[in-house]
Amino acid sequence: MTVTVFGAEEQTQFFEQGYLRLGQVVSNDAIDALRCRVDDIMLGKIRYDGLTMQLDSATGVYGDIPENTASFKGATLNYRRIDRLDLDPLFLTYMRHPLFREITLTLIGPDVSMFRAMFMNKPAGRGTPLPWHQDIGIGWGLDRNPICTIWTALDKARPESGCMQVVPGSHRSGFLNEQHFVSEEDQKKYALDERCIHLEAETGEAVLLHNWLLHRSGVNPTGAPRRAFSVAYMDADTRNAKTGETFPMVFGKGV
Ligand SMILES: O=C(O)CCC(=O)C(=O)O
Repeated sequence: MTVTVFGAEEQTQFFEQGYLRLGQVVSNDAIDALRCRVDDIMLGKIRYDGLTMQLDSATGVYGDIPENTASFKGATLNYRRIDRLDLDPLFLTYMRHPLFREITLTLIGPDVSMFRAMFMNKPAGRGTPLPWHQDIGIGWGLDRNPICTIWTALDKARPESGCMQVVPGSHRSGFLNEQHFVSEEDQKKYALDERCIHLEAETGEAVLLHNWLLHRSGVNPTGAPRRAFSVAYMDADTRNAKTGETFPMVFGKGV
């Protein structure tokens, strides 16, 4: 089922559970075009100044992930993360979908910027575990804490392909670590196995995530990639805590 209206029921579910399944909001062809586009970017067939690109670790250890910098690192499908996909017209059009406009209007207001428009990849036969964390703005170097991310599966996501795991309702526990990752002690308290669920998704399915929801993801030993596109939306007044700069606009004034 696809959500067409972000009404009272949808909002209640989002605020209670910390996530809301939106369904597939564009055609199969449009999803396929995003998949091809990101592969073309990884293979260097399409380049944009300003994209940052990060290869997956060679070892599967989080601490070994190379830096996410502005250079193209060679034609390979083994990128872990690519940022600033708003520079690409297909991804920009997707992230400005009318349903996302309605959701962000309700949760944020008319003027909306983005912290990141990010490709996340568990390449075929590899991937690096992403530990339990909350997406907290202070830890990201922002002057406030955004609450709204829309994550879209570009491939089906299953436990065996390293799909996300979340702890429903955990966004209501407050900030466990403003910097990002959650301590082992807090994991034992808040991310007990019986409270976690696998956030499986079909290809093209979008999920609205509360930024403070505890989440993590695994590795992908299957022969197919597990790709996703994730956009953190925020109030256009949000600033970089160090420089005072604002962020690229998605909706509203000055887009
Ligand atoms: O897709 C994943 O594995 C994780 C994505 C994530 O952490 C995010 O979108 O905030």
